[in-house]
Amino acid sequence: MMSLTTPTPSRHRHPRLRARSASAAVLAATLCLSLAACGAGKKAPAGSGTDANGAKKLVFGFSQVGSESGWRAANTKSIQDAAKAAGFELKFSDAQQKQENQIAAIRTFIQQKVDVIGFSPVVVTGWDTVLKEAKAAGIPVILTDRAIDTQDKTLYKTFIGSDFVKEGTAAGQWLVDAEKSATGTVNIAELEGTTGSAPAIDRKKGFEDMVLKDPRFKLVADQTGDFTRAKGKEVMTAFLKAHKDINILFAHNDDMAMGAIQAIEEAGLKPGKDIRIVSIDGVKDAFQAMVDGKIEVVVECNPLIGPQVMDLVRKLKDKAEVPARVESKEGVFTKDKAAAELPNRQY
Ligand code: GZL
Repeated sequence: MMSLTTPTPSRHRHPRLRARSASAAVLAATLCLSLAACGAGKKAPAGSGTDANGAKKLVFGFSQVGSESGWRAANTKSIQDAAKAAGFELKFSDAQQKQENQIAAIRTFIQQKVDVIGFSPVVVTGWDTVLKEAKAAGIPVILTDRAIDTQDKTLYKTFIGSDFVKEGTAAGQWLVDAEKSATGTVNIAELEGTTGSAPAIDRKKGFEDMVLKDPRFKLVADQTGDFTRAKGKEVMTAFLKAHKDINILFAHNDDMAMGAIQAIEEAGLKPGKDIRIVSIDGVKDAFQAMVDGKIEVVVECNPLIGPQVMDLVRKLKDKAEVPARVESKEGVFTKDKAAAELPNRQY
C-alpha cells in the first residue's frame, strides 16, 4: 500500500492576526449557517466552485487521450458523469491523441493549483519532467486506463485500468483453441493500436507470445491503425492488396476491426468466413458484428471506471492510503454469446 507524501502547505499565521480572525470566523460561520438555513436545499450556481453548502469543491484536472474510439467516448462519459456525481469541479482537456497537448494540460492544471491531476497517457514514455513539476507543486497524480514507463514510481500515486497483456493473451488463447485441429499454415494480420501506447505494446506482447510459439501461425502483416475506424479500414485495404492469403485478423480494438470489416467487404471477401476476426474492447457495434457473424470473439476492456477514479481522487485529496494499482474486471465474449449479452452492454 502506498502512503501519500504530499507536503502539507504551511498554515502558520501571526498570533494577533489569529485572534481577530477567530471572531471573524465565528461571525462568518454564523452568517453561512443562517444563509444555509434560509436557502436550505438551494443549489450552488453552476461553475461557482463551491458546493450547495458553500464549501470549496474539490478541483480535479483530467487530461484525456482524445476521442478516437467508441471505447474512449464511453470512458470520457464515465469520468465526466462520475465527477459530477461526486460534486467535484472537473477541468477536462481532450489531447486529440497528442502527448504535447497532455503535457501542456498538466502544466495548466499545476498553474491552476488543482487538488488532484489525472490523465490517461497517450504513450508510455516522456512524462518524468512534467510529473516532477506536479510533484514539486504538491499535487497528487492518478494514472487512468493507460500506464507509463518511469524509473521513479513516486511520480504518481496510483494506476487504475486493465492488464493489456492479459487481454492480448486471451485473444491469442482463443485463436490457438479455435485452430487446434488446423494442419496447414494460419496467416495472421495484426492491426496495432497507437504506436508507443501501453495497450498496443502489451496487447501485441500477450497475443504474439501465446500464438507465435506455434509454427503453424505466421504473422504476415502488422501495422498501426491508431485505434481509429478510418485508419483501420485504410491499413486493412493495404494488407488485402499485398496479401491474398490472410486467414485471421487480430485488431487491438473494435473500432479498427469495424473499419477492417468495411475493407474486407469492399474487397469482395466475407468477414467471418474468408477472414476471421478477433478484437478487443467490447463496444456495442462489435457485439452486433458478432451477432452478424463478422467477428468471432471480443475480449472486453472496461472503460466505465469513472466512479472508481473519483473514489481514488477523494482519497488522494484527503491524503488517505490508496492501492498502487486497481485492475478492471473484464470478460471474453465469443459470437455464440453475443446476442444474449448485447442488451446488457452499457457502451
Ligand atoms: C484501452 C484504451 C484503448 C482502447 C481503444 O484501455 O486505452 O484506447 O482499447 C482506445 O479503443 O482508443
